[in-house]
Amino acid sequence: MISGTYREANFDGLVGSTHHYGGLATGNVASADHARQVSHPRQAARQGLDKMWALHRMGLLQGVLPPHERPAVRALRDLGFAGTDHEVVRKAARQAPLLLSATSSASAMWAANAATVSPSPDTADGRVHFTPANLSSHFHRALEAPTTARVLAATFGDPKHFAHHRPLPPGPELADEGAANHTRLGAYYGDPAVELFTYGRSRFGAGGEPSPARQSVLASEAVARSHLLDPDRTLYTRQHPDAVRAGVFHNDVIAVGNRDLLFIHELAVDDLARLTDRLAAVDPGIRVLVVPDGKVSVAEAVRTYLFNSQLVSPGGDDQVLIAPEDILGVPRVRDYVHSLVGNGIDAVHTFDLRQSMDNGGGPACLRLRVVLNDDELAAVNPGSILDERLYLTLGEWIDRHYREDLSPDDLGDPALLDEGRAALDELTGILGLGAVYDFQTAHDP
Ligand code: SUG
Repeated sequence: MISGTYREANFDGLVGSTHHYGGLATGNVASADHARQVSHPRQAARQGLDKMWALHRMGLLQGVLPPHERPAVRALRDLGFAGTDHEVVRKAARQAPLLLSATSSASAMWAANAATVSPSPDTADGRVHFTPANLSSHFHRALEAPTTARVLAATFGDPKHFAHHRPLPPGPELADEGAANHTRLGAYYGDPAVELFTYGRSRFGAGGEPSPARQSVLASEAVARSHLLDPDRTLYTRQHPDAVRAGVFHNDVIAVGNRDLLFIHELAVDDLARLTDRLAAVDPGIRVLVVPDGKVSVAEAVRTYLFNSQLVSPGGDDQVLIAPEDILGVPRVRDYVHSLVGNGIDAVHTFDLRQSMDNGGGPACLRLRVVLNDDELAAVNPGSILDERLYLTLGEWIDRHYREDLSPDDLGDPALLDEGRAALDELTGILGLGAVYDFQTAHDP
């Protein structure tokens, strides 16, 4: 059965103006390695935008998700900082710079963690289902959920086509990191697919959790229930604890799937042979391209972010790898990837995403995949879909509003808050999203 009207869109998170290296993410090697270095917000946003533009030019459907309001003044008030907004920022900088850094994180750029999305062919009511991730495992990321929910509701507004669930209740037992641990497998986007959830934390009291496992199986199961998925086509698999310990905090650091291909490291999950059998039992057409540890070690996978590539099909039935250019810096990995061309992968394109990469975010982290049919696409907020006009407008918007350099100490400058708000207020107009930020809606200070 070919359902040709379905396409996969990538919605990328635009990098926010407070992009900085806070060293905030436990177990994320790049974040720890670059803590407190000077960042380049303008370049970061440009790098992300250029990837979006390149995918658009390849003929793919590309969407844009806006950054969040940072610093999150409301969160700082909840933490006891009082006064005018400027005073709140100044006090936080003086008394608790780490809290200011966390509430200033531009981490919403990693849209793979924004939500889990199940397209309409997979759901019992034929709607596209969204569950914003609670991102419970880190304070700076958990702050994203309410704004993410508003942005998704504004982008995918029509309840006839789109079902929006609330983020799962918080807590380690229900920690949910969104699509970074979720992939769909099946030859045609429009056919019911296997939805594969990968988790690091098991059930209550099971113990022995590798640190820093983030996604919990209870969260994955809850999302699958809410999304009305077919239990016979929904699989759960556990991350290999050694991989987690080596820096695979999300499964998309060690595996990526697209259509009928799962590209996965030998040590990604604790029982790959069993997973392969279970996939074959549901859909014998699924191909598993296993990368042996002898070719690319887990450490090399973490260092180069090879698996944090996007796999896309611009030609309809091809498999094109959108990889970080870091894979070129390690000859063994580069040569191995080149050997795959013509043997499972049709082409490889590399991108300079240094600014995001230095915080542990590669090409796949920056995007949220949404498979849509024509009617659903027509119901998406049109201003969120990238075309040449939007690309040029956003480039000019970045250049006008973003600083070139930012050090963690600059976060205490209240002017940065004003600059960010001015930029976002303009951006919601550009994208036609309406008011999605706290500072745009009336609220008590
Ligand atoms: O949650 N980094 C993010 C990177 C997210 C990558 N996403 C996927 N693999 N899908 C994280 O660890 C670092 C922020 C800092 O240190 O400033 C950070 O949050």
